[in-house]
Amino acid sequence: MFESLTDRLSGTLKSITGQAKLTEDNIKDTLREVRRALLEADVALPVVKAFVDRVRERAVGQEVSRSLSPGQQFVKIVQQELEAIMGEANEALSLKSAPSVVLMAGLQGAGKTTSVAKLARFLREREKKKVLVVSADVYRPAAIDQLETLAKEVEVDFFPSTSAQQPVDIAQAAIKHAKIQFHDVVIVDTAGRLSVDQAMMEEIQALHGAVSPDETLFVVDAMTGQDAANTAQVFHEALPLTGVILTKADGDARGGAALSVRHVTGKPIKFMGMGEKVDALEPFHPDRVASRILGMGDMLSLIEEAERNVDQGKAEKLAKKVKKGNGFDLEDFREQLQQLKKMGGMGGLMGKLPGMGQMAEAAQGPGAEKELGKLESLINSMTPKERRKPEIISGSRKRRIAAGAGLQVPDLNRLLKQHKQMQKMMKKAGKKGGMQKMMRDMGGGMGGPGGMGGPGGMGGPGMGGGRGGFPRR
Ligand SMILES: Nc1nc2c(ncn2[C@@H]2O[C@H](COP(=O)(O)OP(=O)(O)O)[C@@H](O)[C@H]2O)c(=O)[nH]1
Ligand SMILES: [Mg+2]
Repeated sequence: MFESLTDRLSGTLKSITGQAKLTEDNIKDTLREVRRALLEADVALPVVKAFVDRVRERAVGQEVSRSLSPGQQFVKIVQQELEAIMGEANEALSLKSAPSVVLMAGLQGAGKTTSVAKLARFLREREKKKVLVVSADVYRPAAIDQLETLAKEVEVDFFPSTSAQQPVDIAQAAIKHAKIQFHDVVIVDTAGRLSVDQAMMEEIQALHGAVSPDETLFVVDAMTGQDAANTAQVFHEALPLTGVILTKADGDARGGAALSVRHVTGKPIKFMGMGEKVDALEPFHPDRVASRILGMGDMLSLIEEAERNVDQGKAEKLAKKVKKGNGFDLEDFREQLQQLKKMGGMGGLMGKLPGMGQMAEAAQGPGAEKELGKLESLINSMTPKERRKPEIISGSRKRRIAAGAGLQVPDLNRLLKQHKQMQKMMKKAGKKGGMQKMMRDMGGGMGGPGGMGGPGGMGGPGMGGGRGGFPRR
């Protein structure tokens, strides 16, 4: 998600980061870039305008803070405004009645039925609620069956309905049933059209009037970009929405909808759908998303995570070794792999690093964990001397080592190549300012799923000794 916006904005911000002072002029250029980046990310035009105006207003005439460079100051303003445009903090559902009613609204295919199941699961598991789901989508019998199947999967109660009934009757019967059965929450799924039409709007308005929901959630497909803003506008005018579920955020590389929808409706995005599975639902955190859009990564939680999981002593020892210019040998590499494993896979970690989105995705594939294990078993079947000086490994030793690990010689060759690349990066990282440069190199050159050398490097000096190398925060 948000890859191209991240790239565009980080390019833009880099150019201003080097400036000594923010002037009308260099702000103008940078703002034009920001504007273009947002438009390319498919953010709706009025939203782009409002955003750029806000940033300009705040940047020009800003008192120069002693602790920040003008570039940093600009970045901070952009980040704050990104957050503001998506809402300041995560807003939870407000479920106060007994039972609370949640009404889903949105176009057909937006992900309403899937989101009903995800939300039901979330409420049951995380908030220990007794949930009832019901479908008022009477136009497609298959839609009712779909919800029934999903309800079974997420282990919540399903209230049956048929396409011969009226949506209002269905919802009212479900709520009555929920009262008797002491359900905490009733989630009402509704029908949608492929595009907005009057009859559909009237139907959901009637439904809303009849059940007075605690939450009226607008479900919108992030991949529809500009259209998301238009649809949001129509639903916002027709219904008193209380929040938004942004679905298919996993497939949206631009991130435009996230910025537009909040601005258009004035209502918070409460959840984000991150996949087709019923567990792929995340509470939406504007600050985190803003950080990622900027490509700054979620530095704070990264550092916290590192401190929790990484053996500080070892990391610092390695950092020193690297600084002294002693090579980064395979023994060190193996240690890095083990640290990475401790951190619970690299996907979670890498997504938090600036400019690493793509790599994180590659490393998150089902093969990633296995790949780590392979590398480790190869190193394990070497002699200590070979680990320190891999260049002494001969052809026949290669075959022995590979066989010992239950692998092939090309696997070993790949390991050696990755190690060599990593060694090179480590050398750069040891020098002053090398960490930033290393990140850049890694972002560019090692996107493939085999690029395991990259993340291993992050577990080392970047975490323990070289924290000062991180660009911001
Ligand atoms: N990748 C992805 N697919 C989703 C997500 N939410 C829903 N879908 C898919 O979108 C399609 C339409 O979803 P559905 O819930 O039936 O939409 P509805 O017509 O609004 O009820 C289905 O194929 C879902 O699997 C999501 O967050 N990510
Ligand atoms: Mg549906």
